[in-house]
Amino acid sequence: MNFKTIDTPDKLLDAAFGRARKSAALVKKQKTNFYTIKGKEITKIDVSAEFLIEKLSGIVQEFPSVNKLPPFYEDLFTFIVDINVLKKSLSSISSVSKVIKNIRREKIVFLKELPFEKDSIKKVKKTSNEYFGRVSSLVKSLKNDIDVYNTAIKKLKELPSIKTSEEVYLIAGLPNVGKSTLLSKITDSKPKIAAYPFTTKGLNVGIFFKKYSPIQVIDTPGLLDRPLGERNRIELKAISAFQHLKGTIIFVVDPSQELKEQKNLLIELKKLFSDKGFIIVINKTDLINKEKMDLVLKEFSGQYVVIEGNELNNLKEELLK
Ligand SMILES: Nc1nc2c(ncn2[C@@H]2O[C@H](COP(=O)(O)OP(=O)(O)OP(=O)(O)O)[C@@H](O)[C@H]2O)c(=O)[nH]1
Ligand SMILES: [Mg+2]
Repeated sequence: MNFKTIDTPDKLLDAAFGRARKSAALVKKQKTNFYTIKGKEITKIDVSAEFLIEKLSGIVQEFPSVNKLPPFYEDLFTFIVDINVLKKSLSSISSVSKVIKNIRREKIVFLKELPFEKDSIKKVKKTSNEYFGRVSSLVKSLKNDIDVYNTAIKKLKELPSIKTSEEVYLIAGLPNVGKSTLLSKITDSKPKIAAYPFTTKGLNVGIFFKKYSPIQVIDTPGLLDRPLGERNRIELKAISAFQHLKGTIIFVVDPSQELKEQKNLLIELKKLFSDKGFIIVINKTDLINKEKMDLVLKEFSGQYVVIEGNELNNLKEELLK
């Protein structure tokens, strides 16, 4: 995704005014001092306005393409960015760009029509100063809006690159059941793994190759690991992003933890992702004895179950079949 951040107001103004000065220096000497000064000031106004309008309207024109993101990214984007705040900022940026356009026209027309008379050189300077003062404060007033825009773009860029047209495996399961460990076992990804819940914060994406084709596996950060009833609207939006992906859910079970809660989550996810296949991975089987194992298997009987644990690599083998 090719969104660009924009410079801070101070940098934008420095660049605009620097260009203006350079272009003005190239303006040829006219018949009289008055016409030379007038020519230079008109060029300064024109060049700096052109630069600022292009920069400011450029990012506003780029924004609608966010709406053209694949639905998966659009949902995730609304999860991480407050779209209404962003739209407000873009509209402020857009109106400043329009105001600069008007001031440019107004001041240039005034200068072009200004005849040579007493004090007219002073009038040229005054007009130019008015223009630069006005434009400076307009652009500076955008500091917060530019921040909002740049933060949004940065977050958008941080989203993992997932080929949304291809099948994925989504790892789900309660906190601490071993989701990230599994991701690192079946792919080349090195996610954070820790002996406490809620370790994973961003989306972890790993890849493995099946007959030379890359297969994507996504570890979902605290998203598919709690009952939906505990979710706020925005979290639900992020969860709904995954509905746009084609593929299979790998539901990880920790048999050493309470099973009831895990089964409830599985039931919810099956309703939510009714079009997806499910693989139940009974993980950490090294921590339980045979009796417990039989009990757990009975709980999930009739489903596609894979037995996993330290020293075991069954899921990977299963996925490669
Ligand atoms: N004994 C044993 N421990 C495991 C196994 N798989 C994972 N663990 C441990 O379980 C703990 C949690 O593992 P993670 O992979 O971080 O679990 P997670 O589901 O990603 O956790 P969150 O991201 O916090 O929800 C770590 O201490 C792992 O080392 C296993 O098969 N056997
Ligand atoms: Mg994790």
